[in-house]
Amino acid sequence: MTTPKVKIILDTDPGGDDAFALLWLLSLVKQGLVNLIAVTTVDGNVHAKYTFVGASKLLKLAGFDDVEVAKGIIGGSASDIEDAGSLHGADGMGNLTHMLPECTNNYETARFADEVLIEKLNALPGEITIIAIAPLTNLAAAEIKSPGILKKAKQIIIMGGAFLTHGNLTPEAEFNIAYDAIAAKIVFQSRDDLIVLPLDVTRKLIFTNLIAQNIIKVNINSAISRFIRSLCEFMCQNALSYRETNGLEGFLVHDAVTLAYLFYPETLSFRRALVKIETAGEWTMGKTLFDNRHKTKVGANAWVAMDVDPVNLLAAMSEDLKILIQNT
Ligand SMILES: [Ca+2]
Repeated sequence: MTTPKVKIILDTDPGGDDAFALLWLLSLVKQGLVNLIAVTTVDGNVHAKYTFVGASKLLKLAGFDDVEVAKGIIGGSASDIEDAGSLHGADGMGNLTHMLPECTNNYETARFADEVLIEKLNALPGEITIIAIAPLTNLAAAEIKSPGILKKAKQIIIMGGAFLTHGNLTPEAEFNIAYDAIAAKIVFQSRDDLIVLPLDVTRKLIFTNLIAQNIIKVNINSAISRFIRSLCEFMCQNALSYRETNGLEGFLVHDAVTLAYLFYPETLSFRRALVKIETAGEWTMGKTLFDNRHKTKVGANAWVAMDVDPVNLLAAMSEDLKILIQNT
């Protein structure tokens, strides 16, 4: 008896760490473990148009350009916040899109993400896992247009938030949540079993040039290898500039942690919590909160990862990326 494939919609805003998460996901597709239903892109690290193009080109690079890519809803609640182009490159891809193949996907004619989410979740109720590694604008838009639709997902896995650690967009708030805090609030009210992977764990996931070199030597001349090496070099340099890694050489592969939850859950531990999103604070907009006093957990809506085994997580990621690169 074979294990059924995990049906996934990836909601993403590539983004250097999104690129590594997507490539890891595509390895799992290649291994027959995942059925990638769609990729929905969103305004976030860079403008929605660039995240659409970036995701489309990455799919083409790895030979999976038959997967539908949807474009992001524009106009989240925090759209006056500066994007993260300075960290991820103006194109979100480390200014390396010239290394990626041309794709035929057309931003102007592509469907919007909320339409695709609603259609797919209605077609396969209870079957699709949503991996959300970007501001939650698209998911909230789908929920507003079709109330209750997010409950039709099998589960929703979110990279976002900062609980017992500082933020990265502001001193208190993490980027994915704070970029569109109203959207995050809607999503966090949509069901009681969200999987949340915050900065508390992703700050420990330091991906280095040495790790990249170890991965790509299985097929050093492939286009995917060349892209991984260049993107890693770009991200590591910028991470040092922004002091994201405590002075260590490397960059944080935040978004990749979502794949670890699904396929290597032994690398994470969780606590049950009622997570709330600050949407009115003068200095704390977009902060994620739970009651850390260990009272009864009435109304809990999430499982929040609080610890991670970074060595084994990055090892699993590395081995899967090697499989993606082999024979390409
Ligand atoms: Ca992202």
